[in-house]
Amino acid sequence: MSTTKHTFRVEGMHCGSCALLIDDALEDLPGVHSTQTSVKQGASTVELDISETSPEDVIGVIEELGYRATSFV
Ligand SMILES: [Cu+2]
Repeated sequence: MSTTKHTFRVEGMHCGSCALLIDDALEDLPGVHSTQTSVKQGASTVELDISETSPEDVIGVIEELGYRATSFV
């Protein structure tokens, strides 16, 4: 079982609560080991096991919360 880091551009965040909301939701996903979302950078870095959760799944969760997400890779 190995994890890789993926960075996503996130648009629509305006305060720290937005980042917390995203981190909380992503941490509930299987295979997600850590998340770091920054309002300033407009980005979210997620360490995950892609055999359990794919980058597309992460984007889906962020967009369900009402933000716009795109993968950097
Ligand atoms: Cu906010």
